[in-house]
Amino acid sequence: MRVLVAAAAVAVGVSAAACSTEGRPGRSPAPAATPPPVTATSGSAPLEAPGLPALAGQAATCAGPREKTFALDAREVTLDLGMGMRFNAWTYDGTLPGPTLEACEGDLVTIKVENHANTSHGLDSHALRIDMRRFGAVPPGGTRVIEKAVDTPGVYMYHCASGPVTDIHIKSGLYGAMIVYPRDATLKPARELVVVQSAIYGTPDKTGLIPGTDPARAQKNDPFVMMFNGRLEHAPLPVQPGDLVRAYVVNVGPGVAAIHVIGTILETVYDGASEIRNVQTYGIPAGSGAMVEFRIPEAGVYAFVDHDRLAYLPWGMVLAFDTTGDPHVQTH
Ligand SMILES: [Cu+2]
Repeated sequence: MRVLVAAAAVAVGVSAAACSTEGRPGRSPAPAATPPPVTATSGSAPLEAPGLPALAGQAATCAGPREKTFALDAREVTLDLGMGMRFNAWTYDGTLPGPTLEACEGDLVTIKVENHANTSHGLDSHALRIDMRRFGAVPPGGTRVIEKAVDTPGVYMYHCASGPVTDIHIKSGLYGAMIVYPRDATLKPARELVVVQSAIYGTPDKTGLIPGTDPARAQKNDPFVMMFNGRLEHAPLPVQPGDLVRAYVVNVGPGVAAIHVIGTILETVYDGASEIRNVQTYGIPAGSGAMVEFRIPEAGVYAFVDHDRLAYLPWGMVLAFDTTGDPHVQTH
């Protein structure tokens, strides 16, 4: 990602020299294949690149059974963040963010959380209109089952629910995206991806290990680093000129995510029942989500950023959409 990060930094007037990650160990994303262009008849398809959360999409989700069951395991794992950093995280299913939960408007959703960790955990999904006591934590070894029909399309956050200490649990990694697709309105053909924005509130030791969440930092909403999709390094995302890109964005926090794509304008943002067109930057507060669409106007590279968090560009907080397939762009 070195070249990509530098390119994005130049575009916003940040010193490219400050963005070098040379010498930092970490996983080098593999080059991704160039996809065929999206056409009016080809339907939507998820972008495929290392590290992107899996996504089935509207067509597959809404064609499936109207009862959806999601099984999540709360567990503690040490995750590689890239750039030589590791984090002792609390997770759903051992990943950061947790798996994306996809349902279709009207589905009966069952979420089962098995607690394989060493402290109590639960689950709260913002997609559910339900007695909040159903979200509460269960002790290690316990299982929480939440069942409810989803009635409102949108992009939602889910996260741990653990009473007065919920904040620490979320900030330690227990979060993910839940998408409720509209059943009757077919989304435009697009290249799709999930973007979960979050932060880490701990300081690395000499080996690059962040041993956990620092309660003092968490209390002050003072992250050590912020990131997209739980990684500090990202493979370029292969697109074609003219493609519509649809990002299902969730902001875990802290603060308002100022979503901007360098080199284009957001064509449509779907936020709740609102549809906003042709905005340069869109604000998504902590604990919220939106569907953000933009078009690749011509051959080149386009960088998805939080315009209020450009300070984290040297830490890889950028997703690059790339039509060039240039091996130098794709080299870490
Ligand atoms: Cu928890």
